[in-house]
Amino acid sequence: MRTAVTLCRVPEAAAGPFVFHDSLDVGFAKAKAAGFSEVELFLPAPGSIEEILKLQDTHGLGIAAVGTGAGMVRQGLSLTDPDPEKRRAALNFVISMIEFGGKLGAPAILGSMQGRWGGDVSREQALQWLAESLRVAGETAANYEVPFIYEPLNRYETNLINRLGDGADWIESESLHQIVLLADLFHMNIEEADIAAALIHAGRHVGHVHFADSNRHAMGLGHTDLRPIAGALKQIGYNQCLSAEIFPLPDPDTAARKTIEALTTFSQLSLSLP
Ligand code: LER
Ligand code: MN
Repeated sequence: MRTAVTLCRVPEAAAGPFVFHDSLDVGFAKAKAAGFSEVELFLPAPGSIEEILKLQDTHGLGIAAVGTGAGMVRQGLSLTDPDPEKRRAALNFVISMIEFGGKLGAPAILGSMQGRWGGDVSREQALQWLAESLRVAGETAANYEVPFIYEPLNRYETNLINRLGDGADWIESESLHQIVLLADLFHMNIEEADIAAALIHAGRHVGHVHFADSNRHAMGLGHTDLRPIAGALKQIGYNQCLSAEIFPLPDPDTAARKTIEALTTFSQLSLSLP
């Protein structure tokens, strides 16, 4: 089972849902000590490939994915901004992160940089711009033989696509290639009627999971029922990463330890399910 923990180096996201906010060296060491197989990186901009490869080698860790949200939290960029210059800058930033991740064999994630519709921009227009960007992102990712990860977010973070099934239908209707969906269990707890049913419906498009409880604390510290989720992921043959994008509460080390405990339960549940 591939497991990851989030490591954030973006000062503007210090209060965000990331477990570790240490230097890369310390963060990698803590991720390894906690028992994860990979780290998911949230950096201000593309990092040094040489430095990350060296850290991977030293600590024996994979890179699960790289986030692109710094383009939003630092520069206010989004792929659906009414200003074409800002949309172009947003896509350039996303492409730079796809190339950064790609050189490490890791996919990039589109979350908050998808933006939202409103004002002079209709939903149809915003989704058309988003599809055009995802086409370019998918082609870029394909050069590195990695997917590009699109994340439906809850209604308080975007008004474009909030549910996994809508994401799957949209990818298919737009014939988007190389794009997979991120099932963030925190967003799904808000938006889905039935998390397990949604995972099964979107099955073949699910390429990454943010492993968070209902309150975005470590799994086990909220009220999400893990059993049906384990069953659904087993049913769709999910074999990618379970990545803890959660608040570092009550403290980072406890959040990491609780996640590892929940991942152990998850894997025992999966083994015991038909
Ligand atoms: C934001 O809520 C989120 O889930 C991230 O993965 C995307 O920036
Ligand atoms: Mn997420």
